[in-house]
Amino acid sequence: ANANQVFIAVIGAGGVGKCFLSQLQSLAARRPSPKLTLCYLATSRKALFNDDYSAVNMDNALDSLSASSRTPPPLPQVIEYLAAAPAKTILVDNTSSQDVADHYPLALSRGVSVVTPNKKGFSGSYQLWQEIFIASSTSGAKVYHESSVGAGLPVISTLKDLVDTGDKVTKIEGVFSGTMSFLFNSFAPTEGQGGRWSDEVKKAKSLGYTEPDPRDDLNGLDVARKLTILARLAGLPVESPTSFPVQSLIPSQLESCTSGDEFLEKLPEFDDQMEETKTAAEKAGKVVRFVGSIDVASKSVKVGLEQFDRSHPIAALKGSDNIISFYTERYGNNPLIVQGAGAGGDVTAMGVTADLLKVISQL
Ligand code: NHO
Repeated sequence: ANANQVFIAVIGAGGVGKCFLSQLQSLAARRPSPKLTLCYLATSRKALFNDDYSAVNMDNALDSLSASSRTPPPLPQVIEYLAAAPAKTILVDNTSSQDVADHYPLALSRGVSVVTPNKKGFSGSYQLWQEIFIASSTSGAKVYHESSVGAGLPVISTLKDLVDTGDKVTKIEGVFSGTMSFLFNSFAPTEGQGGRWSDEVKKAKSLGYTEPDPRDDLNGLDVARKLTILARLAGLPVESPTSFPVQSLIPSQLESCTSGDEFLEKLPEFDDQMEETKTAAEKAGKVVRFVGSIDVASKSVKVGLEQFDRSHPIAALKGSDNIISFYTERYGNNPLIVQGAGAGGDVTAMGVTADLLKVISQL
C-alpha cells in the first residue's frame, strides 16, 4: 500500500456534500503529503469512479458526476472496491441515509475509515452503535462524526475529552437544533414582535438549516438523535431516539402529509397554535425555546418547549446558533459551554473536513 497517498470516497453531494467537496479541493491543494485522491463520488442516482483507482478530478467533480452514466453499485460492492484500493481509504458519508449508516460496520471491518455528519449510525439502534465501535476497535479503522451534533462546533470532541480524562459528566443541556434556534429566535425574539411561524419555517429551509425534510426538525427527532448520541458518549445506553419523551411541533392534522412540500403548503393554517404558545410565555414575562437535556444520574433524557427569562443565555441566542452546557464534577456549577453556528452547509462540512484531518493524521 502507498503510505503517501490517501483515497477518499464521498457519498452524498447535497448542501453539505457540495461544501465538503470545495473544502476538500482546497485542502488537497494546501497539503501535498499525503496526497489526497478522490476515488469515488456518488449521489443516490449517479456515481463517478475509475475501476483502476485513477483520480477523479476534484476541480470539476460535480459537473463530471452529473454527466456520468454510471449508477451507484450496491454498497457492499463499493466497500469491497475501497477495501482493495492500493492505499488507505476514508469513506465520507454526506447523506442522511440509514442504509449507508447500516454499512459502517462492514466498511470499518474491511479497514475503511468513516467520517460523517450523518446522525443515523450513532442514534439508531444501540446494537448498530456497538457494532460500529467494535468493528473500529478490531480493525483499527477510524470513525469520526463531530458534525452529527452542533455542526462544526467541538461538541463531541469536548465530551469525549471530558470522559476520557476521567471527569464525570452530570448534566448536558442546551439548544441542539440550528433550525429550532433560528425559528424561535426570529418567531419569539427577546425584543420586538417576530414573524409568522410558517414564514420562519420556510426561511429556515431556504437557508439550508433544516434537514432535507423540515418535518425531521419540527418533530423533535433531529434533537432527539443528537441527545441520543451525547447520552451514549456520556455512558447511558439509550436504546433509541424514541425511547424518551420528545415533544413534536407538527400539528397532529399535518402528521399524514405525504411530502415535505405539502406540509409547508398547509402549515400557515396552523400558525395560531404556535402563536398561543408564544403569548403564554409573554404573559409570564418570558420567551419560549426548544431545548434538550440529559441528566446522567437519573438517566433521564428529554426534548421539548420550555420558557426562559429574557436574560437567560438560552433566550439570548442569535441566528441559528446552538448552545451546549456540560455540567461536570470538575467544572462544578459553572458549566463548560460551547456556543456558535449549529447548522448550514459550510460549518457542517468544516466538522467533516476536520474529522478527515484527524483520521489522516492517524493512518
Ligand atoms: P441533502 O442536501 O439532502 O443531500 C443529501 C445527499 O445525499 C444528496 O446528494 C443525495 O443524493 C445523497 N444520498 C441520499 N441517500 C443516498 C444513498 N442511499 N446513496 C447515495 N447518496 C445518497 O442533505 P444535507 O443537508 O447535505 O445533509 C447531509 C447530511 O449532513 C445529513 O445526514 C444531515 O443530517 C447532516 N447534517 C446536516 C446539517 C446541516 O446544517 N445541513 C447539520 C448536521 C448534519 O448541524 C447541522 C444540523 O444538525 C442541521 C439540523 N437540521 C439543525 O440543527 O437544524
